[in-house]
Amino acid sequence: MFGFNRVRKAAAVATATAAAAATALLAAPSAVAAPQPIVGGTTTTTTAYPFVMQITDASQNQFCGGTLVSPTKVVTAAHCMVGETTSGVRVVGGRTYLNGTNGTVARVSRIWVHPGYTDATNGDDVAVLTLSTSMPYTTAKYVSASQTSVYAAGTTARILGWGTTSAGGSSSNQLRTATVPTVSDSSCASSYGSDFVQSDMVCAGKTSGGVDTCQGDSGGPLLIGGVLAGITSWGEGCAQAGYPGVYTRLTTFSNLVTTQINS
Ligand code: 4AZ
Repeated sequence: MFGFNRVRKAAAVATATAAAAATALLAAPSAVAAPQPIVGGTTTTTTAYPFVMQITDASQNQFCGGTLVSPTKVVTAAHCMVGETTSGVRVVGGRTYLNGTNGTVARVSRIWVHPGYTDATNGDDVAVLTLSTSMPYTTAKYVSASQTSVYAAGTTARILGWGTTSAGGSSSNQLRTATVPTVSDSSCASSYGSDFVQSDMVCAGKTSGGVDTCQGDSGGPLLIGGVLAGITSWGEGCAQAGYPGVYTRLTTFSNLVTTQINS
């Protein structure tokens, strides 16, 4: 189901940026990045990042990421929960490898999706899952509503996930991580036009591309200073120059998330 979401969103963006993309292709036909590790990163473990959760189906097939913010609450993307029911979703913690059987599997008793969510490119891409049983892992802190300065352009952010290592490629069996610079809102608006909703989104990625989240990383964390500051949401392809990854701007939703965590 994540593939469906990605294609839909990519298509919407492609419509808005077709001319720019065509120009880019003509100008730099050989600039297509070779398949790289998230895209462009290194392997890591859930021991190093114990709050990074796999969101899976009932057969424990991973389709999104999530972040443990309390023993029974996981922050993820709303678009990851489209068509999902509590009985069809599991959260798996402490499992570095997709093909592992270790760690802790929790059922989900409640799925809260932001009531305004329609499509990732319209914003409000945040959901909170309530687990039926507690996860025995260290939780992540998340930004407060007032910490808007964390997104200052150029600030280093960390991305994590099991997603594909190239657009249209295969998922990584092992958890991966990379760092990317936060991108200014004006630059992101130049890349994505009206699909970039400044109040709800923040962009991160190198101008030259090559490092990014990709399909299957959705819902996972963007950490700034070790604190959850974003949720992997969408982008035009993966790791393309001029098209940074787009993340849910968590300061905007911090108070709503806190309400969910306390309910
Ligand atoms: C996805 O489909 C996805 N390059 C996640 C991140 C990005 C694109 C697509 C950003 O899960």
